[in-house]
Amino acid sequence: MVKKTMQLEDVKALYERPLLDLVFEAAQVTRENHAPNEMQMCTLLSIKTGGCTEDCGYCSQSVHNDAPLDKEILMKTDDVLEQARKAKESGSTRFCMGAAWPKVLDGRAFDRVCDMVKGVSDMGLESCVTLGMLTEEQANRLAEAGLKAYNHNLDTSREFYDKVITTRSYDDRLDTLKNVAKAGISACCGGILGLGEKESDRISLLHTLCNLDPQPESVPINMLVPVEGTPMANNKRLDIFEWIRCIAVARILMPKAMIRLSAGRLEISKEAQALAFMAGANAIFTGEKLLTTPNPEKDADYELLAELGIKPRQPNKDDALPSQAEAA
Ligand code: SAM
Ligand code: DTB
Ligand code: SF4
Repeated sequence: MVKKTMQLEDVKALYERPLLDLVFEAAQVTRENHAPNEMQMCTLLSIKTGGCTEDCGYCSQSVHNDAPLDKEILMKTDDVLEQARKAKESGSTRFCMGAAWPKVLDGRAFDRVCDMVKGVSDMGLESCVTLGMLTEEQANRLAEAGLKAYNHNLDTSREFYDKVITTRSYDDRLDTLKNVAKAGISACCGGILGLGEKESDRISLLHTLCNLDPQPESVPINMLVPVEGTPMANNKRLDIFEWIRCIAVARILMPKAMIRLSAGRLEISKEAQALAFMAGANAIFTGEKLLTTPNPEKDADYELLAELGIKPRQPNKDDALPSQAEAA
């Protein structure tokens, strides 16, 4: 099948439509492509914290920033698997391990991460890691260990990128995404809103994401968590309707993807989250901590889902259209 490239003008025209038209269309696209009233519950674990040499302006873990942080060396495999077991028991079906590395280096640490991936996958959890830049050979090793998804965000537009990060380029990020795709691993690729970007940057990011080939299996939409000691600590908060708009546009442009509400949910009302679910968001991180910043309590999330009649999604679910699945 020849993939159709979306033009920037078309993404812009979509983005500029009335908000409720977008939410309405996004809700229809969601129901045509995913079972209604289902949420993928995911747990995050920081397996190596702090001391990263990249200079991402938003990040608590960069050596270039001055955020209060307890640095941790790479965790032991058994400790990680214990956390994964607990995440599974508490209802998560996807387990994402993050390391504050600019890139993967071959050696004992990477061997250990491959063991972690194998252990998590053997538990029947969807495994995901985010380890920075990666070669094709390293991606192949993760695939052999059973990795389902690699998280590697573009964060913002190509045009705004060097206002956020200067130690790597947009093309470095795209190269890793290519290596991940060649190894047959799904990409979890999205961005952060509220970095001080313009509307045109959000449009440009969504345009790049939807033209990735293949499209990402998962699209994390992070709202900036302003961290003390980073250059973005005092950023103006993004209007919540801009957040909803991006979620709806992402859903319409990437119908099959899991649209993942990531960082920033703690500051977002339950009403706004419900509107985001209507606009196509169908995955959340649960548990009181993301990597280094707080997240809503598990009980509050389960209560919200129960109030809305939303059920947790099964792991590794075949994403055939609900109607096709019934017919099979
Ligand atoms: N070092 C790896 C990398 O950058 O790909 C993995 C870890 S990094 C912390 C994972 C993602 O978290 C980043 O790409 C960014 O999108 C998001 N993130 C980090 N700090 C954040 C913050 N303060 N607010 C919102 N999102 C953040
Ligand atoms: C993603 O896009 N968001 C998650 C996950 N991928 C690894 C991480 C959010 C981190 C938020 C800041 C922190 O807790 O350090
Ligand atoms: Fe933080 Fe990842 Fe950037 Fe390192 S590469 S500073 S861990 S976002």
